[in-house]
Amino acid sequence: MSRKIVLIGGGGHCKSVLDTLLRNNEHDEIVITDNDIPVGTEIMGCKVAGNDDVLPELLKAGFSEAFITVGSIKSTKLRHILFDKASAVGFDMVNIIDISAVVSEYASLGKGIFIGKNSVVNADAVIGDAAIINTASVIEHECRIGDFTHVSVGAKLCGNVRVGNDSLIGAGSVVIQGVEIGNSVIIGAGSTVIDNVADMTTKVGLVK
Ligand code: JB2
Repeated sequence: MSRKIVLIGGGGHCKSVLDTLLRNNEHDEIVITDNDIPVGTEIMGCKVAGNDDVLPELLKAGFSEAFITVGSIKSTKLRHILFDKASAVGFDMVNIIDISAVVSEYASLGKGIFIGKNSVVNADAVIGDAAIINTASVIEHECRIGDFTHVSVGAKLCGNVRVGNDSLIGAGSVVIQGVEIGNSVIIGAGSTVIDNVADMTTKVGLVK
């Protein structure tokens, strides 16, 4: 059976996810929806089919899978809206995992998750829906990553770290073992987190 997928959002995150899809080579057809990019524009050989109004038509045309390729830095609001919209239309919200990533067979994954190149998700880790485990990040054993949380490029979470929903662990950050980070937290790039972080706070540097 042919596999067809629609990527929702045609910017930088889309390019990263699309590169993985093309490397994995499991789909027969890939199209993109975007609010601002003209219909018919090609991104890495894949066409923009229109804005999100075309999603029901795409489903009818056999695009049964969808993935949110709008990324998130400070807010996950748009990703929530688009995820709910695509789910309501009836798409399967699939996971996209680069062939170079190492994901333990003992890890649990929700749906709509991206795991980028050279990332590691170790045994007994739990990754929530629509999380972004970005390029070269490490999610060690027994970590819990909440829904819509983004672990940015090169971040390293040691064993048994908890991160709530809608949070951002900035690029290159290190979180030591056992730390609990709440919901809607932003940890700035390059931080070292050695103590717990409360909901809805922004921290950068040495977090103790
Ligand atoms: O409602 C929408 C919508 N709103 C904006 N529906 C659809 N289908 N697309 C939408 N967009 C489109 O998302 C914009 O027109 C634009 O083309 C794209 C966002 O692209 P941008 O490159 O600005 O950001 P991004 O979300 O792809 O990437 C961010 O997050 C990543 C995780 C960046 O900050 C990256 O650096 C980061 N790696």
